[in-house]
Amino acid sequence: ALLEAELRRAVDLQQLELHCQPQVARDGRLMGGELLMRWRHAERGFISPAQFIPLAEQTGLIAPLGEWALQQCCAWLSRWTEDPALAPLTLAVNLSALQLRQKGFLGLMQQQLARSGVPAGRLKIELTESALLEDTEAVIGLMAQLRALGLQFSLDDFGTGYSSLAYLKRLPLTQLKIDQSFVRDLLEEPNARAIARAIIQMGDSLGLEVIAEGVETRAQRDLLAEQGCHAFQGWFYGRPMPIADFEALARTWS
Ligand code: G
Ligand code: G
Ligand code: NA
Ligand code: MN
Repeated sequence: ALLEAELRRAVDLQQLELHCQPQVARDGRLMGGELLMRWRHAERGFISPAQFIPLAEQTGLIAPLGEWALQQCCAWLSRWTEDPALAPLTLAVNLSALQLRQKGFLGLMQQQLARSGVPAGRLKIELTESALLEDTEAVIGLMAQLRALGLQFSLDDFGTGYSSLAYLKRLPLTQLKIDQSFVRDLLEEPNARAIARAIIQMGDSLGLEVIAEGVETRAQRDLLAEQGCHAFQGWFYGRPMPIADFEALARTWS
């Protein structure tokens, strides 16, 4: 209850920040980044989204919080359209199931895009499989409408959920994200390697871009690249960082 009150205040006082982690194509090009939320708490220091996102969902705070994240994302993308080094980059935001199913989400998205003048294709929404378990039909319908606007969708943590391959083919996705657990064990475990390879092949066959997360070493990156993986994200290329640092990195990339 204490934490809830503090989270409420944090939203008001803007103690939440979005950090950005680079996403890199196989040819070494910087494609963009994933926005990851951070709460800098005055006494407790940094609190992970793994702790406060569930709380935000239980208390309904996820709505203003998610709206704020989307608005920040669009504001940055809008500013980037003026800069040749930044204009081609995409930004991915994580959305929870509750945010997506929130009444009026499509309208909110349209409004944010119109207001910021950002091309919708620059914006990517990351969903986890659990986000798609409830109201699957309604969520697929909404995703299709958002895709029609030009937005991209990535399925996060792929391989860890209860993913039904039957509806994977029905989801209007543009990207699959290999969960970092498979990447971590890639070099030591033949099974993890086999799973990564299978995900890459399946994604490729479905016409999806496949990105691996949690890439920490060159050896992991090279093995994934050899298996046909299209893109990479992880400490090997950069940790989640404040947006100003990400912009500086992008300007000096290559
Ligand atoms: O960055 P990392 O520990 O710090 O993220 C932990 C988890 O929190 C990840 O599963 C990530 O997808 C989720 N997460 C990070 N930022 C956001 C956000 O802005 N919204 C939602 N819904 N989840 C987020
Ligand atoms: O659930 P989601 O996949 O969005 O969360 C990604 C999480 O992984 C974040 O907590 C992020 O900080 C973390 N992360 C990003 N890159 C790496 C990495 O290379 N290694 C490890 N161990 N964690 C990472
Ligand atoms: Na994510
Ligand atoms: Mn993930």
